[in-house]
Amino acid sequence: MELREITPLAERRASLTDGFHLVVDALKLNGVQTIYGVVGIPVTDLARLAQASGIRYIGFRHEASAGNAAAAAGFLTKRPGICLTVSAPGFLNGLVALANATTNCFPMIQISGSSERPIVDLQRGDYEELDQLAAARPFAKAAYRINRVEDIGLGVARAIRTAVSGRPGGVYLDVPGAVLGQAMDAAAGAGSLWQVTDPAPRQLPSPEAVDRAVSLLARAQRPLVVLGKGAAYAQADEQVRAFVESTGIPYLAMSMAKGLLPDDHPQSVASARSLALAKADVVMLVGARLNWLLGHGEAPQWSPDATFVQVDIDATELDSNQPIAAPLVGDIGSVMTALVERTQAGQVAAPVAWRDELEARKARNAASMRQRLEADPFPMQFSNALRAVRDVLRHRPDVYVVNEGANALDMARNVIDMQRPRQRLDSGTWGVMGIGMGYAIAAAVETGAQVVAIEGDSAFGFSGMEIETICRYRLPVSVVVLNNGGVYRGDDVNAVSCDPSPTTLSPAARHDRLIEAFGGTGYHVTTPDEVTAALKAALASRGPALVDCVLDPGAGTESGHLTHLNPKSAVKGTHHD
Ligand code: ADP
Ligand code: TZD
Repeated sequence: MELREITPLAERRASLTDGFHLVVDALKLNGVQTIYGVVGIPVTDLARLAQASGIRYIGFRHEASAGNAAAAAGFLTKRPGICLTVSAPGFLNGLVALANATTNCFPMIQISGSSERPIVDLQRGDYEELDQLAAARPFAKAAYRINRVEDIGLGVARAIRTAVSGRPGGVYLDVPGAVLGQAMDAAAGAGSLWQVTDPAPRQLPSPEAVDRAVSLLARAQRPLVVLGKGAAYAQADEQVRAFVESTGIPYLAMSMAKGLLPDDHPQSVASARSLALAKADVVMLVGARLNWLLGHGEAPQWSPDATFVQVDIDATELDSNQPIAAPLVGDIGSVMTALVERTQAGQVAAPVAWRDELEARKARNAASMRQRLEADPFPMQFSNALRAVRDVLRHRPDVYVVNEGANALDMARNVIDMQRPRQRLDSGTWGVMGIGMGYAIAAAVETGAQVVAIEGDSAFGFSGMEIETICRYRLPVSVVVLNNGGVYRGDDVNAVSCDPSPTTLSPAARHDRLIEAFGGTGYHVTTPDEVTAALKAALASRGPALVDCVLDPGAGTESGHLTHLNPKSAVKGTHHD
């Protein structure tokens, strides 16, 4: 036999590639720097290969947290965050985060391995069998499956384009294990990949639409701008500021838009929110939906005569709750620029009487808030612990804040001012618990900045095991647990048996000891001064830390600010008030 005529094995292998390599190559080509995931069959080698190729792989303890991290990365960077999951159960664990990302308009791609199609599709009972594509579809902006190795480049490009263009959202990308292992010619494989050009093109509003909005605002006696997290996401900070400051219109920032303009900006009417909503006659929504968070634009929260201008990239959002008198469909940067350009000097202004009325209410509310924060009861209430956190963070505008819980969320949002854009991440549109550690990890990984996660004790429990992840990667995350020993409160009593009540958690739980198990630093504190000292020390260490703040078990209210959404039993004596 003429051995020399046969291509040596090594050379033959070198001319081949496979699905694993092509997925990694396609992601790299499109600038993906980090993958958040949990490994197992069939994606373990995908994670290894990604790491070997220079992509950072962050391994989590639960896919929901990995998915939440990818979603937060999407919000922070305007590029889709990537989450990697295994088939069936891992996929489903991640899906909740994909759905949450879609609800919040954050771009993210969940790439999941899946089991053998011929076996799954005939329901023959494969290892981790599930029709993942069908399961993902209702919960995602789009769901795609790659069925052939030569389609990997296309599948990745399509997922990226869909995730970030128009209204951003979560995309599911199904990659069966068989496709990952499939081989193809290396040169043809390389030729099958491409880099997406201009994944989220600018979308300009029409001049007529801009003029209509300007003339409406020009006639307003009590104009109001509402900035939402879409405005923060758009990274059009200067354009938003130019419009707000050149018109002098008072504005409200939704929670994740806090810091887009600094919260102490003179035009911010955060501390006169109820008055601003109730009396505004022309309201301009900028990347904010008129959903439950804004009372659907209805009376009595809003004036029944309010007229709405809405800036949004998604035309179908308009008229979803109220008639939109001046629709401005486009990306926020382009729309705000057009508004500034087409407004004549002095044409749009906030009347002095309106500004004065809001100022008076701001001063009154600020005084009563100051009084509440400065009280020093023992055990601490939420406001006292949060005052201490606020005082530390006031000097650290570089710190990212993550926030979840009920009372912990409502109060921290009001007490803790943000000075810079996109540095506050919270439960968002669904009011979901469990985003805490995933969001905190992504904020630290994507920005390199320090993170303080302010958590209700119940909320923390949903992703608490990820403190091991935080410790393993030595991330500069300080977790502040506002510990009142319960869901909402820790003082509810079950009158009929010795089981704890449904809202009760372990009294006197020592969350600080959890982080010590993984090499982080725990602090156990009972007074505002101790909160201050612990948080300062935690931040100074730049290492993983957890400050367990012991609060009065009676601190807080059931459902926080959402008590009115809690259906009450019609049968007397069912509800604990
Ligand atoms: P919030 O909860 O802060 O009020 P929402 O999540 O309800 O904010 O609203 C965000 C809105 O911003 C969505 O309707 C989304 O379509 C829109 N949006 C997202 N990105 C952009 C962008 N680049 N330009 C314009 N609108 C955007
Ligand atoms: N599960 C999920 C995923 N999201 C939810 N929002 C809830 C359950 C219900 N829920 C809330 O809406 S807030 C909350 C739960 C369980 C926890 C409140 O307790 P906490 O916060 O300790 O986190 P406070 O500060 O004590 O109110």
